Amino acid sequence: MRTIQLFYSPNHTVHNPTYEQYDGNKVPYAESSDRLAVLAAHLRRTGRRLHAPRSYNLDHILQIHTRPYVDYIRTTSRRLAVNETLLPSNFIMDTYTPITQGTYKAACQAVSTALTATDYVLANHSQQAIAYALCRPPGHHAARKHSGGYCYFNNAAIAAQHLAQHGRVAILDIDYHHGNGTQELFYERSDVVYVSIHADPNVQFPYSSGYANEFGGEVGVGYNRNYPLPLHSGDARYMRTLHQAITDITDFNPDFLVISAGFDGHIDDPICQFNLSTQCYEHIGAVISSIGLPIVVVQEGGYNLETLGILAEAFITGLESH
Ligand code: Q9C
Ligand code: ZN
Repeated sequence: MRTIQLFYSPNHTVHNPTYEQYDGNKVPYAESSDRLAVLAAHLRRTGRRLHAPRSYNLDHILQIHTRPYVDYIRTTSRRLAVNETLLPSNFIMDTYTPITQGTYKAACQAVSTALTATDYVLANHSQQAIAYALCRPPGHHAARKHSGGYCYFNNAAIAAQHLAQHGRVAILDIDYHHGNGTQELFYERSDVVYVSIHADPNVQFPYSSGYANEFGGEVGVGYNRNYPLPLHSGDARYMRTLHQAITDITDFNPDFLVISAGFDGHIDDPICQFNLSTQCYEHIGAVISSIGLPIVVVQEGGYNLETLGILAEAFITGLESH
């Protein structure tokens, strides 16, 4: 039995876009601050303690993102009024990733939350250590100099980069969407392996990557693995695929595991189309935990405010079961 440590700060609410845009139509922003607020409130109700993150300087972010990109997010945030939502024109891959006055601050704090969880795992260097960064905005679509898909700074990649100073790192991405940013960042590296299970990018965001024939480049060939699944995939198909993904990870023989944890594969997610049950998230957590590695979990997507807390609880129960 393992005990997970949870890290959370309520200050993420300063990142509060009101809309995202599809072919010119503005629709309410799915990645609302209520997501993490309800998730945290649910975990507190179940008796869990949430620890405040420490703050970190920019150096960790600048190992993953370029200085001009980070400056752009900072200066663009700074010139906005409270409650102003701006769809930027630069350093962006889509129209789902607006900037508000608090975006830079919240994105930095999400990174700090991921790093606090990472440093907990490094300080408790046993196979048993598990820490979970309950953070937003999410990160796995953020590439070296691009925001996209509600992501600005790649929290999981920054955590992995920090762990990579201390050993071999595997990143397993179970968000419904392919983590194009994380893939790009580690594509030509052999010290960090990226393995992702996600909806077929032919028909789902991010469209541009996530295909099964993307194996890595240069010295990184063989250190990237994608498992695209058809829309409406259910528990059985998903768990079979997860076992394959775990084989890739154990073959790599890592020292640390980073999980990009999205709950948007759940059947009741409002913007996604997998059919995973609530129970499936407990099973996913248990299978991941059974590998017996130190784990840093980083929150990614999941958009149903009614179910997010229950899904996180199920996943945590699974992670703690080994
Ligand atoms: N009609 C994450 O889960 N587009 N990002 C959705 C829905 C944006 C998802 C389209 C999806 C971004 C972290
Ligand atoms: Zn997602």
